[in-house]
Amino acid sequence: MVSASVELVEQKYVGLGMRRREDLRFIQGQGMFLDDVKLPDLAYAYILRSPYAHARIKRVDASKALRLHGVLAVLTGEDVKRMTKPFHPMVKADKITDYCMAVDKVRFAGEPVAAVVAEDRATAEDAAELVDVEYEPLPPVTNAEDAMKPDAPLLHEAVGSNVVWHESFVWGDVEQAFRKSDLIVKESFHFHRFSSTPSETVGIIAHYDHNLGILTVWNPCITPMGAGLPQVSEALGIPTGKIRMISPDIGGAFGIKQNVYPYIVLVSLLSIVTGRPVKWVEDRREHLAASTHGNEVYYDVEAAVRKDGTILGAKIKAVYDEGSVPRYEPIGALIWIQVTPGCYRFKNISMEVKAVVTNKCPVGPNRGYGRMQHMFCIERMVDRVARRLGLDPAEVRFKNLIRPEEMPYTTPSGGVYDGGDYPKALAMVLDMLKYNELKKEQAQLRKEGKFVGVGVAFAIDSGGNNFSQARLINPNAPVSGNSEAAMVRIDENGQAIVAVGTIPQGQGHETTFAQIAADALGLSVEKVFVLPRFDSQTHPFTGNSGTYATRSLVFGGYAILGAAKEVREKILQIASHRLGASINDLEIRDGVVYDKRSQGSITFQQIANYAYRNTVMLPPGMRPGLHSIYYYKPDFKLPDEKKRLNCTLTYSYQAHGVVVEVDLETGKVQIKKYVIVDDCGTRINPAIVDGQVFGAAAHGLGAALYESFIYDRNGQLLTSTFMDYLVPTAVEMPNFEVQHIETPSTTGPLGARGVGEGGGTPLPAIASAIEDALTPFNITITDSHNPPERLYRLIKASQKS
Ligand code: MCN
Repeated sequence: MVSASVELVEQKYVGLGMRRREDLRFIQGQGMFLDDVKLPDLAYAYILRSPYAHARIKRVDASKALRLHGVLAVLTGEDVKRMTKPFHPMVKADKITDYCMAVDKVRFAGEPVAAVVAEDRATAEDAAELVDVEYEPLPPVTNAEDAMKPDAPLLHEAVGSNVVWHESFVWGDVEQAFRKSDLIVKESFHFHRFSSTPSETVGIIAHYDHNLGILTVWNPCITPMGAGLPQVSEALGIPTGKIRMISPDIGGAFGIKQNVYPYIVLVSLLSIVTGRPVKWVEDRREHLAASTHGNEVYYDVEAAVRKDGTILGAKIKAVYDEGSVPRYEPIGALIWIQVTPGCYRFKNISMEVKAVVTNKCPVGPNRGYGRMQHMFCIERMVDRVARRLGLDPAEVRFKNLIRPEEMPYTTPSGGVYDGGDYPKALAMVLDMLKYNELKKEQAQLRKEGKFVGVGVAFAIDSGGNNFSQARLINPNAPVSGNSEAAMVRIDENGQAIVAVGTIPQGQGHETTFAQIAADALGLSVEKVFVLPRFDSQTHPFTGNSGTYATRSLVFGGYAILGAAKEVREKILQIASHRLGASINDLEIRDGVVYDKRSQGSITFQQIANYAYRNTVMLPPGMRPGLHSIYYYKPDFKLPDEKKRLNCTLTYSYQAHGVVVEVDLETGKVQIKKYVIVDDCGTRINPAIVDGQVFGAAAHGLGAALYESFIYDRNGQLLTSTFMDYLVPTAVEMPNFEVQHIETPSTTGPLGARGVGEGGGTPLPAIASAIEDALTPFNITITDSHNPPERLYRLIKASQKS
C-alpha cells in the first residue's frame, strides 16, 4: 500500500473500494450518450457501403436519391476528393491516398461509397438504395500470405507491393545463443482477427456554424485531441482552435473508437454542405464490418534452448494483416516492443516484421493492442519448449521468469519493467489451481474418458505509452513522449472541481480521480466534483490526451495530483498569512487548515472567499484565484541507435491459470476453473481494479473460444451479425478467482500501474490448457481461436493418423 506521501495530505480514499459514482446515472438510464444528444434542426445521415471487397468505382449517380422528398444532400467520393485533403498514413504517405470515403476504388466490403443526409434516418436509408454505383470488380486478396505473392492484386498500386512496412530488430547475440543451444524449437502460430463490441456503436454529430466558422463535433473518439483533431483540421482546412470536440458518455470503446476521424470528417462535411447539424449512428452490422478490427498476425518462431529448459534466445518472424489501409498502423505491428521478451529473462532476440494490406476492414487499436498478439506467441513458444523437452510448462516458466531482485529490469529492447514478483505470481496461481493434485488426477480422468487440461500464462499490461516509439517507424514522426493535463479548482463553497484530458468510456474515472484529488487536497471526497465526459472548451488537454494504452491513471491521475498540489500550496500560503502561522505548523483535515500550535483554523471556503472576491485579504503580491492547470510529463526518451526504447511508463503483469475439459465428440471446451493473479502496484480503487481484471479476462476468453471475423475468398465478412460473431454473455463466463500482489511501481508518485487491458492473457492460457487436455492425441494448438469446430477437426484428424 502507498503510505501517505508528500503527494497526499492523508490517505483516506486512495486504496478504498468505493462504489463508482457515475454508475448511478448509467443504471438509471440518465447517461448522455451520443444518440441522446438532440439538437434543433438536426438532420440524419446514412452511409452507403461497398458490396465488393475490391473494385473500381466507375460511376456514382445520386440523382434519383436527391429527388426523394426529405433528402438534403448526397456526397460521393468525387465530392470528398474535391472538398477535403487526404489523411497522412504513417507509412508510404506519398503513395497511399486515404480519404474519409472511397475515391475511385473500394478496398474492402463495407467501405463507404456515398453518404446521404435527410430529414430523418429512414429517408436517408431509403435514399441510399437509390444511389446507383457502377463497379468494376477486381480480384480481392484476403490473407496476408497471398497478398505478399509477386502476382497478388495490389491494393495501393503506387506502393508497388502490398507490404507497406518491413523492419528488422536484433538485440543481443542471437546467433551465438543458437550455437550454444541444445535444441532449437520451431513452431508457427496464427493470431486471429477479432475486435471489441462495445454496447454503444460509433456515432457522430457535427455542426458547422457558418457564421462563426466553428465546427462542433460530438464523438466517442478515445483520443479526440490526438488522433482526431489534427486529422479533421487538416482534411477540412479548419484551424484546430475553431474545432470544438465534445465526448458524451461513451458506452465502451476498448481502443476501437480511436480511428473515427474519417467519420468525423465525413459527417462534418455533410453539416458544412447542408448548413444543419447532422447525426450519424453506426448500426451493429456496420460496426462489425467497417469499424476497426484487431491485429491478425502470422508467426514463425524459433527458440534456442538448453536441455534444462533455459531459453537462450528467439528468432521471430511476424506478418501483420493490416486490412485495407494503414491508418494508425503499423503502430500495432511495432508495439510488441513494449513487451519484447514477455516476462522472461532471455536477452537475445531477433524480430522481423512485415505489415501487409489486404481487402479487409482496416485494423486499429483494440484492448491489448499489439502486445497481446506478441505475448500469445511468446507464451505458446514457452509451452512448446516445455513439451519438446518433456518438462512441465510451469517449471520452464519458473526457470525463465525475471526475478524480483532483478527489478527494475531492462529488457533487450530497452523497456524498464517497474517492479513485481513474477515467480510469486506463478506460485500463487499454481496454488489456487491445486496444480500438483490436478496433474496427478489427470491420468485417472483420462481413463474415465474425461480430457481435462491445465494451462498457465503470463502477460505484461504495459500502461502509458511513449509516443517516441513512432520514431521507430518514421524517424520524423512529429510525436514523442506522452503527457496529460488536469485542472483543479476550489470554488467559493470550498469544494473542488476537477477536469482532465482523459476520455472515460466506463473505467470509473469520476470515482478514482475524485479519490486522488480528495486525498491530495485534504478534502472529503463528497466535496470533489470530477467533470464528466470531455469538452475541449471546458477541459484542459494536450495533444496526447485521451484514454488509451492503459494510461488514464498514470497520466491523468498524476496530472490531477500535480494540480492539486499547486492549489494546496496556495491554500497553505493564504492560511499562513491569515493565521499568522508558519506553513510548517499547518495541517489540512477535511477542508480545514489548522495551526497545530495556536489551534486556530480556517476553512477552504473562507480561503476561497479571499481568493475570488475578498482579495485585499490575500498575502501581498499574490494573484487571485484558487486553481491550477498542471501538465504532467514523465521522463521519456527517444530511441537509441540500437532501436532500444523504454516505450511505456508502467508494466503491470497478470498470471492466469485455467482448467478446461474438452469434449471429444463436439470439440467444445468447458472452463472448469479460472484463476488470476494481478499486480498493478498500488490499487487506487480495488473494486474498480477487480472490474477491469474481470472485464479483460472476459474479453480474452471470448476471443479465445467464441469471437472471430471470418472472411470468405471474395472478401465477404461471414461473421457480420451477433448470430455468427459470437460475443459471450455472463452465462459463458466462469467464476474468475482473483488475487493481488501490490508491488509499488518505481515510476510514479503513488506507486500505481495501469490495469485496463489485461494483455489478452486468456488466449495463451486457454490454448495451453486445451493442448494439455489433448496430450494423448499429440495435438499442437497453434491458433489463438479455438472454437468447437476447429478442435473437433483436429481431434478427428489425429485419430485418423
Ligand atoms: N485503477 C486503479 N488502480 C490502479 C490502476 C487503475 O484504481 N493501480 C483504476 C483507474 O483509476 C481507472 C481504471 O482503474 O478508473 C482503469 O485505469 P487505467 O488502467 O489507467 O486504464 P484507462 O482508464 O486508461 O483505460 C483504458 C483501458 C483500455 S486501453 C481499454 S482498451 C479498455 C479498458 O481501459 N477499455 C475499456 N477498460 C475498459 N473498461 C470499460 N468499461 N470500457 C472500456 O472501453
